[in-house]
Amino acid sequence: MSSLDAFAITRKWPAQHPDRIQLYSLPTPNGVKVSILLEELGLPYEPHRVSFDSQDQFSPEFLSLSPNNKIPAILDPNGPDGKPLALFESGAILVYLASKTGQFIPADTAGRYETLQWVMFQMGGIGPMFGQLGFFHKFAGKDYEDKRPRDRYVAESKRLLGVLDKRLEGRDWVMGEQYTIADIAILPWVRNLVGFYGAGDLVEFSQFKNVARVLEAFVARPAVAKGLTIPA
Ligand SMILES: N[C@@H](CCC(=O)N[C@@H](CS)C(=O)NCC(=O)O)C(=O)O
Repeated sequence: MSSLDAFAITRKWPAQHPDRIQLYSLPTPNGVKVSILLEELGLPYEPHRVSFDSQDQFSPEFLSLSPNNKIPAILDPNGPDGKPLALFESGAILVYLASKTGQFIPADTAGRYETLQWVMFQMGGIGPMFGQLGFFHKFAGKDYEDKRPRDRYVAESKRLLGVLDKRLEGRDWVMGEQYTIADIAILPWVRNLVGFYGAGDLVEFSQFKNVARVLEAFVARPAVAKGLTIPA
């Protein structure tokens, strides 16, 4: 009997390696944040696919860990005080894993809060706004005759890209020389906006030269390339 058996989620997605971090995810912009960080950290983990086609996110087993029915979620058998820790919300998971390992987050207090500020900028701004733009441009909302909702999210996405572009002026990464969880939170969403959503022209992405430069450096990292494919 492993320490994870008490968690109902392991009944639907049994842990083959209960000593490893269990990741419940899909390769979406929120899901890959966690797989990219795990790859960057080189931590052993076991990915499990939560299929939206099968509505897995609404199963009682998944909801027992992630009551908001959203991926990603993790179960760390070796959490604080050596006890298992279950977490949902990608921002919380990034902060947890970076704090646990002392990597991809500055060691000094001011730098740490500055990084968290940019993680929150993604969680409260970039993610929700780009996501809405995706709905109105690529998914069901694209057939709506009234283009005002779409235009509202286009304008807000452009504004956010402008804020990010200004921050990246003269910097390698959001926090300067140090690559952190702020980059890992933000850049998968930018990649998705211009890639999968095909909204590059709509937001006039070519004007955000710093964002484009940093996105290119991000996707060139081997851990990012791998993390983007998890779970296979
Ligand atoms: N704030 C959440 C958002 C997570 C989220 O929206 N996940 C989407 C996939 S990218 C999801 O699970 N959607 C399934 C659903 O809404 O049924 C986080 O960052 O973890």
